[in-house]
Amino acid sequence: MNWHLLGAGSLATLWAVRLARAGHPIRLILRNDDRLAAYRAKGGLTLTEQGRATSHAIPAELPSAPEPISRLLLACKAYDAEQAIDGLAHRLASNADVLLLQNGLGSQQAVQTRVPDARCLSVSSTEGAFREADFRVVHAGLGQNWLGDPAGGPPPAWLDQLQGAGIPCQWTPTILPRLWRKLALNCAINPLTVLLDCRNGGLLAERSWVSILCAELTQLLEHCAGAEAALGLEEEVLRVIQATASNYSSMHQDVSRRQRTEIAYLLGYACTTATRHGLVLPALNDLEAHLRQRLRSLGLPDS
Ligand code: NAD
Ligand code: KPL
Repeated sequence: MNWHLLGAGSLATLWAVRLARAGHPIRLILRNDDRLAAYRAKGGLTLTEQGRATSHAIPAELPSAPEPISRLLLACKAYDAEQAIDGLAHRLASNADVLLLQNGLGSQQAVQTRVPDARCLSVSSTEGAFREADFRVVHAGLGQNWLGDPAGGPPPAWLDQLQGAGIPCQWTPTILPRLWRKLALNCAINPLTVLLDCRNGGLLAERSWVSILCAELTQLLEHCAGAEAALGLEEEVLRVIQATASNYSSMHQDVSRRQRTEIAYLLGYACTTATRHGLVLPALNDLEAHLRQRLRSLGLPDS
């Protein structure tokens, strides 16, 4: 059975190349005729792993192609996910599985609402990849992909296909707490790196600020994701800051490139959910206000 992958960006390329190498039939879905023509002109996707680049002529098509879709990996940014699924909803088979690779929270629920008959699984990924040019991606960091069904239910039968293709992935019955925990890590690190214009390691000089944010994020996690998801948050945040001290956070990279951020699905989602639950989290709200202001001052969307 074909895998359909929407978006030929960083993570989509990582997944597409490994599935193709393992002999699974794949179709990339590109946005429009121009993107399809540009892709065909390049002759495929190029992935660089451990300094070695390989090219893969994976077939590509438009959202309007006729073939029904049974397995879809939606690998776009959170703010593009709803529009992307709208363009494909008419092609989804009645028993379709849709893997949602978006960071943060909010987009997954919105997508599931738009395709109520599909089984939408969420993925929380700690792999790292970036685009060095159009259709050329560098695999920059090893990691893990946690897959789970927010509505419960068993792991899909095709999970071993992913593992067999060398995609590091593991099923979890608690995907929502995992997504919440990653969201909290991102909220404690990414906005501050933008406001202070620093690498992750720069936050080691701002321990008290990080500590106040972690205390509020811990309250939020306890309330929305359970006590276990909240355990040791500040210690983990400090470990991540140390381990990634020389990196720029993904949000800092987006801002440096003057690209839209996923704020609405990270800090924005945290603040909105806290308000809905009657939690008073002033440091997070202040952080959000300052970040939005900074984004606006740079001419970027603040949501
Ligand atoms: P990306 O920007 O590299 O790729 C997204 C691709 O989707 C782009 O090529 C874009 O043109 C395409 N796209 C968007 N809407 C489309 C549509 N309607 N039709 C066809 N194509 C469409 O993004 P990415 O880095 O792969 O990130 C995807 C998600 O994974 C994000 O939520 C990100 O936060 C998360 N994530 C990324 C990494 C990483 O290392 N890159 C790691 C963990 C999580
Ligand atoms: O995921 C990250 C990001 O930059 O988006 C880390 C490294 C955890 C920093 O928040």
